[in-house]
Amino acid sequence: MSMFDSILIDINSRGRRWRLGAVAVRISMVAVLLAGCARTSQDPALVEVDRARAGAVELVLLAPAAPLKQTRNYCTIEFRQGGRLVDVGSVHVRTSMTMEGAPMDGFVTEPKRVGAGRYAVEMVLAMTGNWQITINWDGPEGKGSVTFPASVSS
Ligand SMILES: [Cu+2]
Repeated sequence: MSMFDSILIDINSRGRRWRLGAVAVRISMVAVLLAGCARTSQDPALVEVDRARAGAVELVLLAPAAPLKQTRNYCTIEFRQGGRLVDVGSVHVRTSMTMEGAPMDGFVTEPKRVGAGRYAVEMVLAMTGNWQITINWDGPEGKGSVTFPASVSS
C-alpha cells in the first residue's frame, strides 16, 4: 500500500461525514436565502396609515410612510375578518381631492392581489393637503366600501 492509497482510504472513511457536512451547509444556505427573500418582500417596512371597518371586514392601509407622501406611494391594503386576512375579491381604489369645488383625482393602479387578503396598489397623489381615499370591494365576502380622509405631506 502506497502512502497515496492510505490517504485515499482516509479520505473515503471521512467522506460520509463530509457529505453530511456539505448537506448541512447547503440546507443552511437555503435557509439564509429564504430569510433573505422574506426580508426583501417586507422591505421597506410598511407602517399603518389608517384603518377602517365596514361590517365584519376591517381594512388596514399600509405604506412606507405615514402620512402618505406627495407623489408615489407603494401601498398595501389588508382585509381582515376576526383577526385573519380574508380575500374580498376585486378591489378598486379611488383617491380624490376637492379643490375649489372641483374634485381632482389621483392616479391609482389596479390593486394586485399579493396574498390572502393582501393587495398592492400604487397611489400617485400630485398635491399635498387633504385627500379622500375610497376603497370598494366585491367578492365572496360580499360588497363593501370605505372612505377615509388622508392628509398628504411633502
Ligand atoms: Cu389638489
